[in-house]
Amino acid sequence: MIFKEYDPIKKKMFQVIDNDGKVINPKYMPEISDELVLKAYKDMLFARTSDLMILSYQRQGRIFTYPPNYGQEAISGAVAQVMRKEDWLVPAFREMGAYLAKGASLKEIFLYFMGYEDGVNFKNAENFLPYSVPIASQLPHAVGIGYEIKYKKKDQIVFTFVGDGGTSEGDFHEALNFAGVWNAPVIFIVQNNQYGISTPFKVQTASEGIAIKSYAYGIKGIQVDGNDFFAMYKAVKESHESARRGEGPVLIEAITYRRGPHTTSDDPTKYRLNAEEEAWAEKDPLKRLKAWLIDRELYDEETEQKLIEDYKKEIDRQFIEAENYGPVPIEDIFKYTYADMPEDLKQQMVEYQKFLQWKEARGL
Ligand SMILES: Cc1ncc(C[n+]2csc(CCOP(=O)(O)OP(=O)(O)O)c2C)c(N)n1
Repeated sequence: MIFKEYDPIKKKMFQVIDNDGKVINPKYMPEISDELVLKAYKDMLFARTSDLMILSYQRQGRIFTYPPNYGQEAISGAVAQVMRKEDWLVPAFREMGAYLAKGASLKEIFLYFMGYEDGVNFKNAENFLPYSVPIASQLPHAVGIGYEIKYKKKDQIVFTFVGDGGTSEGDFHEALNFAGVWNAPVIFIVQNNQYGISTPFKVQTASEGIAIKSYAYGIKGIQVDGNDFFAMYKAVKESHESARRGEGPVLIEAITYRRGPHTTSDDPTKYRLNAEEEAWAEKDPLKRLKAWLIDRELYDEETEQKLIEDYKKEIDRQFIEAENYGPVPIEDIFKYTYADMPEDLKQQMVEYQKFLQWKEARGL
């Protein structure tokens, strides 16, 4: 049981492979087929290729903004292999692999960052809440869903994500407290990528880490090398099984590094050094998993180049579809907050329609 051996009080981070993809903890190597590992790697590569493409679309002025996942792909990559259709995903905004696994399309992700409400309608994804930009506000929602699951004795689990900065919000503590009190089946995944925009982790909390905070709420917790796919997979799988057995919530602190900017509006060279970025590049999650695959002769560079070429074409295809989405009805701006639009909102909508007619009549 990893939760006993890696009890946060022991101050040990759970790891299975080293920076070169060598297994250093065979006892806890998860039972996972080569096919599934290869699929996970391809999922991570697709997410990374998309990320890099989006960055260039944004630089060409074709999309407003975007928060890259670069360097954090193993976390979502692991969740993607464990999360079932019936499970819930309550996201933050930096876990693309998990969105795609839930059934969101890249086109929808693009639409969201182009400003369309339809970007969070997720036509083919069940049990998926919209992204949450107000930091940590998603966590009490996740616990509410978890409480309902427990109350109605459903076989479902909630996966929810937050960043290290988000753990300083009151919502984080309230959510963990009630998840513990209600023994709700919620897996909290903290992507500790070392920064909340420019705020380094060491000034985020006086605590030695996040996983240890599970003690305060009486729930399971574990600190995991978030750039180690196998460790993440094992931790997520065991958390999922434990929550399904009715053993309540789990707090996973995934140690990682945001290799790119916070968003496309940020310049990380203003607050961190090259040496730090280079040290983390050594721990890159794709590099490590790829080394493991190559070592087992399951993969090679040629396959990778071919995959990237195919992915780029597919990403471009979906991006162009999103670009050609066209205008949406004005009602869309107003209709999503309430099931029935309240009177004051209806009034605002009418006023806005009048304003647009006024503008049009004057050729503005
Ligand atoms: C309640 C709230 N406060 C401030 C912000 C502005 N803001 C956007 S992202 C961010 C940092 C979040 O850091 P972290 O939780 O570590 O997640 P990361 O961006 O590193 O994934 C802040 C402060 C916000 N969106 N919501």
